[in-house]
Amino acid sequence: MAPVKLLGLPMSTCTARVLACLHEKGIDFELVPVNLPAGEHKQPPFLSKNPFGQIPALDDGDLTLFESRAITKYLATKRNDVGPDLLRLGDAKEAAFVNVWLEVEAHQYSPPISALVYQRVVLPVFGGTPDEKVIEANAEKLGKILDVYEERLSKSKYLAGDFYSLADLHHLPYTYYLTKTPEAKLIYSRPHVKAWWEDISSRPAFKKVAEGMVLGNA
Ligand code: GS8
Repeated sequence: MAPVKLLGLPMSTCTARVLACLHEKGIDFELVPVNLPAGEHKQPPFLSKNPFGQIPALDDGDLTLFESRAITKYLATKRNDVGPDLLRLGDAKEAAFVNVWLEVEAHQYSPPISALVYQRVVLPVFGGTPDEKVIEANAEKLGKILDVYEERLSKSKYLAGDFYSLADLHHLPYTYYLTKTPEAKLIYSRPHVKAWWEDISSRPAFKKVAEGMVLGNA
């Protein structure tokens, strides 16, 4: 099987999400860097891969995909034969819970945490000053969401049940950057969330990805 090509950058959260899945599954891949400062993602030929002009994109033979969460689902479905069973497709109930928490990550968790990471990590790299009001509002939103996670994780080891799934994996990149900011306390002050985070972030597959997530290059 020819290696898949991932077009993106290791420090980009959405690229890191796909990298975590590739490493977890042990899928052969080639990372093709995209020159963001030069605007390569806003010009052809990259626009033919993602017309929205954002990284990452995936090439697998004659198939091209964009949207990191759709890419991981594709990889986990296609390579259900290797590595951990990230989608639990063999059990309708387990698969449904995986889907619930995939949706929660995308629609509840990601908006406030990405705003916090933008303010604390991305803006300063470009010489911007974090807006404390935006930080406060999003920290409050994320705290309420994490209260729900705390309750959930007091009942099961992982989000979808007592098994590691794609739903947990999707949380890795933004949470990793958050833990490097003062808002890390949102994670570490909740015992079950803290234990879950320490578990999922110490998986060898993610440790490899985290090496490339260098603050200051985000
Ligand atoms: C978001 C992609 C995205 O925001 C996904 O793939 O999950 N929903 C999409 N990509 C960012 C880098 S993420 O760290 C990006 O390409 N930013 C540059 C830009 O928008 O110009």
